Amino acid sequence: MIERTFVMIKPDAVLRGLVGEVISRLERKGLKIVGMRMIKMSEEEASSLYSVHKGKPFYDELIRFIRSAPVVVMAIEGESAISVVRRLIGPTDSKEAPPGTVRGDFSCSKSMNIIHASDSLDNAQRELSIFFKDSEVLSYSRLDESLVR
Ligand code: FUP
Repeated sequence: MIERTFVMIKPDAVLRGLVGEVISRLERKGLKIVGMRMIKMSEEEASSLYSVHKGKPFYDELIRFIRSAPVVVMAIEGESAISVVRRLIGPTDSKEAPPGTVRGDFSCSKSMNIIHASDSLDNAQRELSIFFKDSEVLSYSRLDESLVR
């Protein structure tokens, strides 16, 4: 099934010049970027994105970090995009992320872990709605779409 998911390139990746590298991995996998913006996240956006973590020991630091520099927010579409992107980025703790995944290749940290991606359909819809109006998500076909089964 074609799914739409929310992906964010985090401040550590932006500050390390890894934006192109990360986007390139998504594109080469065959995933389609249907929305994209660089923003400095507001307090409201950050607390909404991470509402499930409110009250946890790492919450304040997480909010501080995510607002410390620009992030790139993206709407990504593709076949089983939610699980495909999660596998592509690797587990939360980059120390444990296998080589070949974004986190495995570029980070050794659990908090500064390069990228975020939604982990379920419900979260994808909720997270996308924080950062994108319907009119900001675009519809087009990639030239290679017809080749994929
Ligand atoms: P993920 O879905 O892989 O991004 O991970 P979570 O939703 O569990 O966590 C969101 C973010 O909180 C992580 F990307 C980093 C931060 N975090 C910590 O800093 N310490 C923790 O123990 C767990 C998460």
